[in-house]
Amino acid sequence: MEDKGQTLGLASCHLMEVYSQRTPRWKAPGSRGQPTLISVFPLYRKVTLVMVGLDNAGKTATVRGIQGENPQDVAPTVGFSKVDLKQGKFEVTIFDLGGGKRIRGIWKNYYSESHGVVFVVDSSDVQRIQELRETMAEVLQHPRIAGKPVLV
Ligand SMILES: Nc1nc2c(ncn2[C@@H]2O[C@H](COP(=O)(O)OP(=O)(O)OP(=O)(O)O)[C@@H](O)[C@H]2O)c(=O)[nH]1
Ligand SMILES: [Mg+2]
Repeated sequence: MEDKGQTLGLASCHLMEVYSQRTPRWKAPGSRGQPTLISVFPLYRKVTLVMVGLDNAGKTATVRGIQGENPQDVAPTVGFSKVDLKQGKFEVTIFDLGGGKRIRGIWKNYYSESHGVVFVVDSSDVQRIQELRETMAEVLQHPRIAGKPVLV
């Protein structure tokens, strides 16, 4: 397997870039781009991401990699784990959700508040490709995901 943490680190920057382009910075009327209170004291923008994927795909290991922690020896996620981190001008909240079959029912509860989805795939797990296909289709077709950036 390749280094999922590093790949996701780069890709999550891209997700935030997309989000940034969609939400232009507020400017005072008539300011013509001069510094405003907001640009002099830039505020962190809050971004919420939901991380999903089959169990054992490497979601929690990836989050640990992003945080600079050891991605080895992680236990399966029961329920979810919430991770807050800062990335440039963004305050990022990642909901790392358990991928077990019985836990997947809770995923949809996080879609509304999320700006984007990170779908983690273990590409070496060819045995479960059909399960992956069906699970991914269900996520991508969900009405609360439609139109939002998705990183695989
Ligand atoms: N070699 C290698 N092992 C990895 C990598 N990513 C994850 N693992 C291992 O794969 C196993 C499962 O990783 P997890 O991060 O717990 O998977 P998960 O998607 O969070 O699983 P659930 O919480 O059950 O949904 C762990 O033993 C990790 O150490 C990787 O990039 N390389
Ligand atoms: Mg996990």
